[in-house]
Amino acid sequence: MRLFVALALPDQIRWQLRLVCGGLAGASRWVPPENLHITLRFLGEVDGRDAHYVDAALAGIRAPRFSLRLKGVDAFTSGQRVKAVYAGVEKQPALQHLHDKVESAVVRAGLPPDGQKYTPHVTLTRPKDAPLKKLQHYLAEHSLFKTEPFEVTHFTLYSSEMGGEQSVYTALRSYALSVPAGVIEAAAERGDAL
Ligand code: 2AM
Repeated sequence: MRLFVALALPDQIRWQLRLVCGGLAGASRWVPPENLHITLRFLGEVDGRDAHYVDAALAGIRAPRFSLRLKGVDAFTSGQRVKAVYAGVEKQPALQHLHDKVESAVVRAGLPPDGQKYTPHVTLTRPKDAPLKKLQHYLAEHSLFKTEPFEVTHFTLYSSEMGGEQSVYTALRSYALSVPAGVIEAAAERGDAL
């Protein structure tokens, strides 16, 4: 099965992303709201035994919850070709920290290391044929795009299957991030439930 590890996005963030999903010549297919996510690690084709090891390693990760905000739009290009247009993620050291823990867990489970610099993003479209000029116009138009901050409380192992027009992602298991001790104490003092 084809697997990846990702952060799901809250409904209101996916709705906000819809505002920037459109208006680029050469990009007719945009990622549907239910598929929008932040990839932490693409695993590719993995057999059942390795998937079991990966799951066990991911379940052993201890990392704190954190807050995240999407900001700006940009694109991965190769020469004149636009490979993907994405919403950016505001710098958050806790996200890099979680990514590094996921990477170590995956390697501990026996998969080869990724070795690429991690650029967190939400892919919006992979255009078939978008001219760079049109891309520049689109990016300028949405340069002020920003969501409100949202809480990341877990990360998820997904399987990916080819659907008709779009891939079908299935959440196989989610792994909780911990509530920092200071937050628990403050909530207890206020009598809040977490
Ligand atoms: P991206 O869209 O965040 O860039 C599920 O297919 C996710 O895995 C995709 O959202 C994509 O990440 C990532 N992915 C798919 N194929 C990949 C590949 N060959 N290399 C790296 N990441 C890949």
